[in-house]
Amino acid sequence: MANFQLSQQQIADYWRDGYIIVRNFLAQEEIDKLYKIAVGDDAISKHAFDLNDQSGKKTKLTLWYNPGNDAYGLLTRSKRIVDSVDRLLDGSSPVCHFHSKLMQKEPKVGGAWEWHQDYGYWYKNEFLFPDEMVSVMVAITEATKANGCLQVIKGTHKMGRVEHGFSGEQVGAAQRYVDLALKTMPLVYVELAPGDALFFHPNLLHRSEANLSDKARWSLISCYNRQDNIGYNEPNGSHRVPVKIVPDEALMEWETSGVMDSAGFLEKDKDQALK
Ligand SMILES: O=C(O)CCC(=O)C(=O)O
Repeated sequence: MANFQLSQQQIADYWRDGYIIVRNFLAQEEIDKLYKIAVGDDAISKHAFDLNDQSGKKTKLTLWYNPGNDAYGLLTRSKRIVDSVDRLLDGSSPVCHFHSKLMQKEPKVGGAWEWHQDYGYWYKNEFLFPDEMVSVMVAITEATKANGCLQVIKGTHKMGRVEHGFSGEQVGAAQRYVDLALKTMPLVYVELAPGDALFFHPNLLHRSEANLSDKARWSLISCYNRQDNIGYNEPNGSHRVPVKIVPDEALMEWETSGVMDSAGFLEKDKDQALK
């Protein structure tokens, strides 16, 4: 989408519902390029790891901190994303890229994500200001009910942080509060076409079911933070480094490498923090 800018209405919707969906945020040719890299890039597959859900089903992801000059780095540094994030977040210090995850939910095996708020994780990293953080999910392949698309409970960002405990290798929100939220606010299945984007607040309760279909669900989730929001217990410094913004055209027009080791991949066995 050339010269994309979020409207005042979209910003108001984000603060009312805890999320917004922007259809066709990326063009088909951009998605084609990203998909080809997702399935062919050595570094992405080398650094992928499995995470068990409660039932032991595995979901695969690759997580890195520093966006570089590879296609994924250029996307996460693109003006359309960083400007949108800047318009959504509370505060005014520069926008930093905390991390990105390429979610690889494979057919028949891709595991579930338990109900949680991202701030359930990030609170443990001792970030103080959830309103200064946001996640942006870009669908690389179609996300449907059948292949385990994201589900959100609309408006739950207004509940503040709910207590979280461990659930498999994930962190899960207290069931009592999930049940109450489901009784009170609408459950929404976020079905996305390739290229659609979802911006969501760190206190929005969300989950996804296992992928029992024969179609993979791949998506990129990039998380951003304002520079003055210090993760006192977050070992990686990426969340305080202002994003070096690039034009939207860079993704298609600049010469790109594969994702480099300098991206700072999370290695599951070495690092404690998942998100
Ligand atoms: O992609 C999914 O299915 C869920 C991911 C998620 O909940 C998260 O990264 O916070």
